[in-house]
Amino acid sequence: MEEKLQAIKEEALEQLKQAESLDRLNEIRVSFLGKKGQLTALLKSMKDVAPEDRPAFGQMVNNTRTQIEEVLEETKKRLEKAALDERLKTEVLDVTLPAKKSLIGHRHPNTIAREEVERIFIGMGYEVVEGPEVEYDLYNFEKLNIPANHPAKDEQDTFYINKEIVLRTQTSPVQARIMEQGKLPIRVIAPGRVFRSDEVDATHSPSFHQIEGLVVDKNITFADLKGTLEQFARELFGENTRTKFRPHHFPFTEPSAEVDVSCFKCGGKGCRFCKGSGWIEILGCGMVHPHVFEMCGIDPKEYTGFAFGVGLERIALLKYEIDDMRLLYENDVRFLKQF
Ligand code: 2NM
Repeated sequence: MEEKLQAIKEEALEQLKQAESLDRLNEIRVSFLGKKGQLTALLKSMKDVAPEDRPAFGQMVNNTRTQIEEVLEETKKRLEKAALDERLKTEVLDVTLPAKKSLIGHRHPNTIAREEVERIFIGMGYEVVEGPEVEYDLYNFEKLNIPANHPAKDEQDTFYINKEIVLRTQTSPVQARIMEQGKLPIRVIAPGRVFRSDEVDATHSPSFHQIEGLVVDKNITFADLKGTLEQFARELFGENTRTKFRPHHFPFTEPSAEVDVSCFKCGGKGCRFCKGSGWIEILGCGMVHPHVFEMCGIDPKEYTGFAFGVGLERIALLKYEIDDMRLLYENDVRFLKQF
């Protein structure tokens, strides 16, 4: 029996020495220590041992079991370390590699231009106000002195929700609402999205953005309008920018004007950018029409005011020298990140 035990032990230790994998190690464990293993089988043959020798024999079997278990544990550690070393050899981690940058969004040229315009007017004491994009005909047209038969109301230009409700075609209804609130004096700019039923091309879109301004107080004159917009043009396009006010017509202002700025590319000599004229049109403006004041509950004998409107996309295209408005709506990050 003793010899048999010795033989089992030697065999087990030899097999463990040669074990090359954790799977193999498990096989060895089962074949020696498992329920049907060799050592267990030996214990079962206890009945062949003389009763007085049984305790000593049992002790020996248990000692052997412990020894095999110890070597098994050592072998397991050896194999695990070898497996780890092997993995570390093949899985190379280069900590000096530059990290992969995650893509982040970017401020839109429209946003940058809007904030720039807002900054300039806030600096002159204006407040930024907003209003609904879906508007009553009453505020979008009627109160702005645009009568029922006016061509701007044509279905070709205006998106109608129903007979009384439209998608606003300008941000002036916001200002009509402000005037109606009756808190005077007024110095506001109203930025926002507007809608016109236009075909998409390089300079048109059915949805674009405007910033309109309104000043109402006693003794406001066309000189205030000129001074304000001249200062605005200088802050936006550079201090050498000159302005030209050309007579124009808007239903909500009288007199009205369109404003050109001297070309900031060529300084007014004429270039490809200003199509040789030296001037670039940037906005429309005028003195608020007395009818508009009356319809918004302000006494035109007591108060005067001026208003103006700029197309935000137009400013963004000019300032960032973008030649197609459609680029502003595609929101391709490769385009946006340039500004
Ligand atoms: C423009 C041109 C001229 C304008 C007028 C008003 C209001 F509400 F006070 F009557 N807001 N904006 C105005 C005047 C807008 O855009 C080219």
